[in-house]
Amino acid sequence: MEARALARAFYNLVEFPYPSAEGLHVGHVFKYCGADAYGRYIGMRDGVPVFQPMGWDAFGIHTENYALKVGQHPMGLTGRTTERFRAQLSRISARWDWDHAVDTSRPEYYRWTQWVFVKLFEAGLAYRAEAPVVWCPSCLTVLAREQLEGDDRCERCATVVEERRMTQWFLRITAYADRLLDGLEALDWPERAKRLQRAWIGRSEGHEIDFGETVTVFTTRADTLAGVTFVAVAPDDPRVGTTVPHPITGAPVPVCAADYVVGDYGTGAVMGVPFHDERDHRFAIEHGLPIVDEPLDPSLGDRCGRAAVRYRLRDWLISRQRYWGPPIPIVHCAACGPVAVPVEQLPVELPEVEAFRPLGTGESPLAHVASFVRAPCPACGGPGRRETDVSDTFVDSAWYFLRYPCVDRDDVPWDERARPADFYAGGPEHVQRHHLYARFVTMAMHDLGYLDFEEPFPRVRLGGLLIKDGAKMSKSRGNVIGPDEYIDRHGPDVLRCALLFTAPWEQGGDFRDDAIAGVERFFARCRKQVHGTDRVGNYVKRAGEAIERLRFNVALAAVMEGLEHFDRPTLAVTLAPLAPALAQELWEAAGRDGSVHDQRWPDLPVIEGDTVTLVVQVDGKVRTRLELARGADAEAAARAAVPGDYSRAVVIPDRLVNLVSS
Ligand code: ANZ
Ligand code: ZN
Repeated sequence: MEARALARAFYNLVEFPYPSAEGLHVGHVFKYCGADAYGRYIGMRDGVPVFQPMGWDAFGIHTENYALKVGQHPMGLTGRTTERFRAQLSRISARWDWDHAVDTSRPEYYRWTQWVFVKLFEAGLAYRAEAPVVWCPSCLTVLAREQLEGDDRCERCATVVEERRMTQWFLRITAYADRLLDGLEALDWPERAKRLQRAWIGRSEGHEIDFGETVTVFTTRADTLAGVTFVAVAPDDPRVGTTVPHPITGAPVPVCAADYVVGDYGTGAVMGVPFHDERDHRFAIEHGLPIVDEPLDPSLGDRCGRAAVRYRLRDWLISRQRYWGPPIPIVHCAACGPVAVPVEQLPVELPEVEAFRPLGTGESPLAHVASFVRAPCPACGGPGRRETDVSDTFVDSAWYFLRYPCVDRDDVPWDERARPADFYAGGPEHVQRHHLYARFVTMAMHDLGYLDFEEPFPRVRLGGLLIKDGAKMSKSRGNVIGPDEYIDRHGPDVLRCALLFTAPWEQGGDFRDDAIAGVERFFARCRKQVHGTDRVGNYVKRAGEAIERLRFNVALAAVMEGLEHFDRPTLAVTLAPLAPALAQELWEAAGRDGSVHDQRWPDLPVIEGDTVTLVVQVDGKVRTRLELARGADAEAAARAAVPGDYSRAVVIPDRLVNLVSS
């Protein structure tokens, strides 16, 4: 897309996939087709070009684990899987801008991932420190805490992780905790996504209170200080067994080990107030500690202590003891310490080596590649040792949306064409990882003067999960369904509409093969439909409004329901976002030239008054209300609006439909 068109374009961003070897499954297609339909509609509604790039999140553990499993080298494997993904994605009637594709595993991309790291390092936002970290004994690397599933399982392989103390590289995301939190207010995100991020950042206002010289506690209930009868610390804390003076009375208070204390939250020490706190109460009973009821005093926090703010958020641990990732661009020098590789010397290329298996020693396999490790110190020229850990795959994806518009530049990571995405179609699993990381990196790059905006994703919507015949698709169940057979047999638009008709896009739902036959019948009716009526404006309007709300199923239902009112050209234009190839076919059948996709969304007269409000119930409970033309097929409209398995429907024409589920 040329620069001027790009500047006007609607930036329709979708989360780029990691190209797994199995290829695309219909869950991807559901997500991408929804985003594509939305982008097409906005382009037609506003008369603007749509910038919809695609790329490959191809560097990282996910790809490398698969390479290990099949015994292939990740370099060759990645080339093959991205080709396969690209071929599949080209067949779903989606409008990808392949000229702007990125591949995070290519040196021309990761050179700039390393550049981002160097800029953060120079600004004091990347540092190396010893800290308690989590280690996956199967992936043989450390992980960031936000990359755990549940509390303690590796996101990639579901193995229970171990706690270790290791010296690692971190990005100082905690310096942005308040801005990440405050910035949420102005974003057009689903409330549940905001809630997840807020909880993950976990800002807590309270007080720090000293118990003598050795123990400081963090409390949100300083008013209960008079009732403290013990201090609790984590089990591996060396201070256990001592006593400390109570800040008000000076009386000795025992320091106890309690497994409910988190070592690296707050100050790692908790004041025990058994009368007011349930956990403390249980602990006091178990250990025979006193329980006293003293009056609450809100002023105690500022007499005996000082106001303090604590966050649950930890700095982002980015080093991985693995092979398939961008080498962290640092040289360790005995005299100068860790020195960043000068940006003109980037990329630090990942050497092609056969021995790429993780070692499990706490070092990356690169540590054994002598020609890689030896490097002169960039500061003093003396002998140095290259950093051999690679960076987390989430660093690659924290800035890819900045690169898309600017892939033709090899002298800068991005230029003035970089901009926030107008729309970002994502998944709920990324809210506290990718979305948080990308916001942090964007804010940091803004503060360093490299960007003139600080929020990358002002508008996010999260696609729901597509399940297949009642079960979540998974490799272990063997029910992962690819799109190819459907497309071979029925064409891309039938699959696309069958998926979009399955469920509201944000909610997700159950895809069943019978949906295919229903859509085929609908397409056949569309091909026969020629002459319209003046009532069609109502249906076009409803379809457009539904697409705007990502209710593609409702949009399709509006067209199905009003089909007999459509003339051919209007039908073609209305179907263009949903069934792009069918729409073009109908357009040409109507004798029109050019592309239906260059048309504006029809603005037709709407006939007021002849509509009714239909109440849709499920098992007697109101689920939604629909505006319908009087006399329309109420049951079909209700079933489309609330997809599910229903045994029957009770219909009061023009008033109410009750869907009965058992
Ligand atoms: C005394 C007290 C009395 C507390 C009371 C609560 C209720 P949030 O909101 O999550 O920040 N706490 C502090 N550091 C802790 C740690 N490292 N591990 C486990 N618990 C910790 O919670 C703050 C409260 O959690 C603090 O306030 C402290 O217990 C506990 F009736 O102090 B409180
Ligand atoms: Zn793992």
